[in-house]
Amino acid sequence: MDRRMFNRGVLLGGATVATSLSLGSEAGSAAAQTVRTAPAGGEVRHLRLYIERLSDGRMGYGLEKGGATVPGPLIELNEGDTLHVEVENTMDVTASLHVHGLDYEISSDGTRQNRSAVEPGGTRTYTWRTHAPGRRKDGTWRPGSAGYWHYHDHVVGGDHGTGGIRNGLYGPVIVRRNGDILPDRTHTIVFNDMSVNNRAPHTGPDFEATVGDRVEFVMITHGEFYHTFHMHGHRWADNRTGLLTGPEDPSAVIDNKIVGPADSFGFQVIAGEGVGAGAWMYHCHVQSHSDMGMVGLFLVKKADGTIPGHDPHEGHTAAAGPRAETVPDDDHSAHH
Ligand SMILES: [Cu+2]
Repeated sequence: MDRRMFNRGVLLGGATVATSLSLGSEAGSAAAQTVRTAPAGGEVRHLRLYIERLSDGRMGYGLEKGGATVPGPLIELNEGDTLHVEVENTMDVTASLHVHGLDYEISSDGTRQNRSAVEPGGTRTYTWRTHAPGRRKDGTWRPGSAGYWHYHDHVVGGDHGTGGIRNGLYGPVIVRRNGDILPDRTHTIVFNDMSVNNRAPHTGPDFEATVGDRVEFVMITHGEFYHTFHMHGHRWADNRTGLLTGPEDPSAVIDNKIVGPADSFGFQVIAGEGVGAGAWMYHCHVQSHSDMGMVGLFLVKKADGTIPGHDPHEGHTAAAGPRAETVPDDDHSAHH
């Protein structure tokens, strides 16, 4: 990222610097003076997740009993953090928690083969670790954990969790690098078979923002099909953060991306930047898929709350999904 931005973030105290971009220019340019940035990691965090049956045969992960959602809660970590996730399975079938992209020992694999599933009524703690990039002793470069990742069941309906994933047992994980720009809010879009977030066709989810907001999307794909994710009126960089780091950043800028099962990526946009308010569509760009209802709206409002040309009663607005407030150890001394 931009070096000056990084230094400013550190000088002003990292994540505690808060000047919301939503207070910035109504013209939609990123006019705020500062952005919030991710702090250094190194915390040991704790989280409790419940696996539950929902209506219509769906299954979900939740932060409290009776609170499961599809997708499951957003789990955010900073490189260097460790997370202990205590998972309670309230269902009548064995289920699990399997994560992509993070470091875990085989006992946290979340598979039947490694005896790391959770029996009905049982509880199991999964431990995920993350690390910053650095040079190995042999001189080669070891990548860090930062990225847009995801978790899912690996047990329900077969040894690969096909039934669990099909019914909604999946959710987003973001690992941030020290200095990464933080968004005003984050939304998760999952193309799962022919659905978006296991919703009925043509029913969103729709996401609201105000012109100038810094909005982050996590895009995950599951199931049987390949798709293309497209968003109207907004573009992003095809790299780790979805943001260009400066004028020399060679990353391609795109508004359409091929995605296949278990892919994940993310990006940030300034809502309505250069284009203004509107009901901006996002959809799968495989034509038959969009026609069959793989479509939702990015509802970008003017500062007065209106959206030109949009009848709000046609909408199916989804609130931002739950975000896990992971509880750090009382003792923060791990790396401090
Ligand atoms: Cu598609």
